[in-house]
Amino acid sequence: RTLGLATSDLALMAPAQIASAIQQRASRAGYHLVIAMRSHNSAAETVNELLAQRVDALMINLPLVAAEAEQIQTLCGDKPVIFMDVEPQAKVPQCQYSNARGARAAVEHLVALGHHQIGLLNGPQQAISAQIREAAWREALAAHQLTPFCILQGDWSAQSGYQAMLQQLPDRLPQALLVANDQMALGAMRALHQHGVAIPEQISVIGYDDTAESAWYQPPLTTVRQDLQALGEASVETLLAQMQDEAPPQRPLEPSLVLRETTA
Ligand code: IPT
Repeated sequence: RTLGLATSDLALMAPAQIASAIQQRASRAGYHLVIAMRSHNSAAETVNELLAQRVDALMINLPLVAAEAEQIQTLCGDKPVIFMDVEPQAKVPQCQYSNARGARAAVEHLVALGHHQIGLLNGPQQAISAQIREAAWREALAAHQLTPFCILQGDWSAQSGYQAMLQQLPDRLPQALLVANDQMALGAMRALHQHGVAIPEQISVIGYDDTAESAWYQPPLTTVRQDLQALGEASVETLLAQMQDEAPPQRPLEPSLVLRETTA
């Protein structure tokens, strides 16, 4: 009895921590887990690697727009499949956090602190989660009659956050910055530190994910928490229910705010 996981780069914290939770939960249920990691191949090729290994059901943690996800579901034929990083309107089974609610909560927090100049350091444009986080950031700003102060762009890695932030320094700094994941926040904070910009006194920084490391940043990172352990477990449980022909509940999981020391 084997489950297949197609995943984004496991060198990234969030996919790695999700995969770890999936592995543990699958093994408790008596399933082997086979992992196919997408590198330079297509999503469909990654999924085909799993199908070739005769998995019984599939979990897809790859960023997909609705049409791509629906194609992949077709590819899987009658095998149960669940999507974890997909455009919410896709007509496929899903288990994921609401990106819109997370980004909105972050903006509400920054506005409540009195900030008007709010920037975004976003993830890669191809990632559906980055697209949705950006759209929600814009809408939440507009709801407060605020305009976007700046948009920087990274690739989810700490290095890309560092480089994007360096380009913005020293003088075009917003009062507050939403960073679309904690790893990029790590790099951005390093660049700010090098320029002697005090966090949170001179700039508030809020991250996204709450990976296991985020409480250990200096200062400890305020962030939008997606409980990655819970996500991994819920996705296995939903898939197992599907395999037993139970119609699983499909409400998006709710992210929450973790207030630490990088916003004021
Ligand atoms: C998403 C993370 O929030 C982000 O930090 C990055 O690791 C990305 O995954 C990689 O694909 S979480 C995803 C389930 C939307």
